Amino acid sequence: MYSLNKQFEELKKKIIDKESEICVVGLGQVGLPTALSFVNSGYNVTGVDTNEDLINKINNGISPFQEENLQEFIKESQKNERFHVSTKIDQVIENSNVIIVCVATPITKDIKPDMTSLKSVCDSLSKCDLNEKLILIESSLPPGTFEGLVIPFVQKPNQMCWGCYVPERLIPGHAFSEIKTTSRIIGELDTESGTLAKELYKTIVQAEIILTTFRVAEISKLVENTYRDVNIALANEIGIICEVYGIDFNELSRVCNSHPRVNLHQPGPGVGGPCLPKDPYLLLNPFNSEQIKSDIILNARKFNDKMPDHVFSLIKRALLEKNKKIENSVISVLGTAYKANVSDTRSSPAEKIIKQLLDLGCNVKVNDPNTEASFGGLYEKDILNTVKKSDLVVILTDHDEYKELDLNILSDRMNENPILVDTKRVFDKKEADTAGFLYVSVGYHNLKEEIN
Ligand code: SAJ
Repeated sequence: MYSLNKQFEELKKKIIDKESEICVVGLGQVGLPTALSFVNSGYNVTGVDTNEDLINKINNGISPFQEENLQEFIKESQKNERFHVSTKIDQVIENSNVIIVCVATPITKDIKPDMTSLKSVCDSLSKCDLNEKLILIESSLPPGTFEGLVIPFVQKPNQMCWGCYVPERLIPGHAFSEIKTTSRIIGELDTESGTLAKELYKTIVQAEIILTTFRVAEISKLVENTYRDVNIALANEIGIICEVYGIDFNELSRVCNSHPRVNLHQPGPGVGGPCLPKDPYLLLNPFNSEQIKSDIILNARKFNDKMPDHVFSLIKRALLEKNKKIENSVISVLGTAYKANVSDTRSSPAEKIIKQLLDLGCNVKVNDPNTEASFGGLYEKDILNTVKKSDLVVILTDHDEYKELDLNILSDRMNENPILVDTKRVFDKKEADTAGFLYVSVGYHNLKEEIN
């Protein structure tokens, strides 16, 4: 890539004056909030996605998924007419000065990075005239992908184009506030590219913007999520140790976390979502290269994947303890989304738990205020109808709606000897005891010995 100062200055000025046309490719939980954040800051943005249903929803002012403020920002953008959506990527790229790529980079069934969407975007980019454009990749990448897949079409002879790897860091559910308040990493291809990207992100990020090389930025994204996954695995294992010792994880963490350098995470039914269950695998699978060996990261991943089995075993033990027949018992599952206040069910621990219960012959009723996904169970929209005549209620997601429930009303609707398996510690044990429940959680219970 070479640089003519004039063109660089022109694009920089356009970015600062908010006159640059922005295109965001991929309108999922990262791309859509990113696009609307730039709209809110004053840019004209065109969002591109291959999913026509999603495009239609946005065009009709409907939020395609649950996300704080998303619905109102879509509606506002319809009024100010600065946000348009399209399925025609080539055309939109040609008309844009800045292209931000936010497509999903999942893993395949055999746990290898699936770069289909990114390759298809790169294909479109390689066919377009990218002169005087800034190309930014936000998608999580197996290390080496930016260099191997993206740079070749940015750095073409006789073409002036700039590029950076800018990993997204937003937490689904609070995307808009996190885009603003979380510091941002810019992995620059060269100083000019970094300067342009920084000018752009300065308009939506109020926190620090950290410049580094694209190689460090690529790996930093994966390490951040791996760090969280490994810490959750540790919390899950300590939770199970607490069950063996008969102490309460919450009390243990209250005590341990008073130490200035200890921060125990929270045990639960397992780790779901589109990020944590796959980013550790991306970290260990460099672009076009052999998988890296790892003990801690892979074992942590496997441990978290086994947590649904542990919850299933707690359910069986609790039913036995109350002399309830496991087969034909009525189980209400509260929460199929992978975490609180989102509608996303990707890799949700609920899927495995519900399937195991159904295989055992349980009658499974399912509620989630944000999604009708039920993984084969019987979906009920109303929470109190869901728990009616149940033997056991298992909470798998700590949605706000569940926190407001009155346990006395719940136990009144259930069969005799009600059981509450509260994997997210939504309720206090004492409160559950008072309402007549047998209270069981990951990291706390008084159940008898393990069964086979
Ligand atoms: N979980 C626990 N215990 C905890 C924390 C979380 O069991 O103490 C579980 C949740 O219930 C959920 C899963 O982990 O099933 C993941 O939830 P999360 O809230 O940790 O994270 P995500 O996947 O929604 O978002 C993560 C974030 N990464 C980090 O916090 C390091 C976010 O900042 C990233 O941008 C996002 O991944 C992403 O897109 O990569």
